[in-house]
Amino acid sequence: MQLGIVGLPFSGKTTLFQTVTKTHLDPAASGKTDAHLGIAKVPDERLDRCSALFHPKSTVNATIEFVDVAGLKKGASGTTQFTTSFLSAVKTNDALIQVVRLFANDAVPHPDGSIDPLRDVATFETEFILGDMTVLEARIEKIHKQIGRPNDEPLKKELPVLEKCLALLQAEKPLRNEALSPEELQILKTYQLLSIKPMLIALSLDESQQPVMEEEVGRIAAAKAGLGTRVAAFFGKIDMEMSELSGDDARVFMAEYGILESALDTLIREAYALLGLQSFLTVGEDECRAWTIRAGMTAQEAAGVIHTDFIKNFIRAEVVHYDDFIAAGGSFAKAKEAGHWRLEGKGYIVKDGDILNIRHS
Ligand SMILES: Nc1nc2c(ncn2[C@@H]2O[C@H](COP(=O)(O)OP(=O)(O)OP(=O)(O)O)[C@@H](O)[C@H]2O)c(=O)[nH]1
Ligand SMILES: [Mg+2]
Repeated sequence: MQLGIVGLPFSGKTTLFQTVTKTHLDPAASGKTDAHLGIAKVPDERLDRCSALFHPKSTVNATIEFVDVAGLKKGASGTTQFTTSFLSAVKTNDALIQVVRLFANDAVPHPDGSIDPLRDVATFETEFILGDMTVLEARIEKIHKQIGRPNDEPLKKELPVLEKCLALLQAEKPLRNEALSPEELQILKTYQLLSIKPMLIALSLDESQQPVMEEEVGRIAAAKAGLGTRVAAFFGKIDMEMSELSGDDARVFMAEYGILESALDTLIREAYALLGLQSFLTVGEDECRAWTIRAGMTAQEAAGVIHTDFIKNFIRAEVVHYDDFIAAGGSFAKAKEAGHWRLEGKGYIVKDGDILNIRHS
């Protein structure tokens, strides 16, 4: 899973990237064109609790990859230019986090001269929509030339899908907010469209702006939220300071500033919701581990995430939900007595927080 962090120059992308991946980048690298890649651990209280119960040799969190996508340039006229290197870097991301600046900082002026989150969101939207329209128009034109030749059946299927999407884009609707069918998505996949990528709009606030946080998030959500678009906020600078503290110190720090949730927690929660992701656990004295899967995956598919061989060697899954396990005092035997331990077949739909033990041959 790879999330691309995008946004206008000086919006706070690298600050957020460093916060979530707990890396340090040379400040002199700010604005350079190479993208940074980092891994973030998915915070998981359930995993922590299991780990405290089992004292395993290792505890492994699920991970998500973040890319600090560079390459947006300030043009001669002061406007932002979406370079081809930027657009092609974004194409490979599973979802995008668009950092939108709300903080004021005279030392780093906003490239468009003023703070206006909705304008910045629109700048990206327009660019993505225009990019997708160019791709679709070119393809539609080509298909029109080829229809009527032998073996044009797939093209005849493809054309109405592309035309429908083009019409949506012409109406300034990003494709990520449309309920497209699996068949339509399959057809569109080849074109690596940009407006189809799930997007989290992440407002970067100064700590002094906490009183307006809810209102600002609400305002942007009212205008932009949709099927594939969510809106959240984080405190760029202090979130970064906080990410460098240990668990207890961070909690004291958060209480002091009245922060309810760290940027990483917010981002991961929102990204999971946006992408329809969830976690299951495997526990034991050797290892406690959290795994990320798409909601709706079967026990057999989930087993394949642990090890590809488990797909064909799958026999059954032993399943206890984390909540039932904890309610039974962290004991599998007691959970079993209470009727919460089950043997499930390969078609079982795994639930968020299931503890699985895969029986395989
Ligand atoms: N006051 C204030 N300044 C911030 C905040 N977040 C980031 N900054 C400052 O804004 C500047 C830009 O932040 P970056 O995180 O480098 O932004 P960026 O989007 O990566 O910028 P480029 O890569 O140059 O496009 C830096 O000088 C940060 O210290 C914040 O929450 N409050
Ligand atoms: Mg940067």
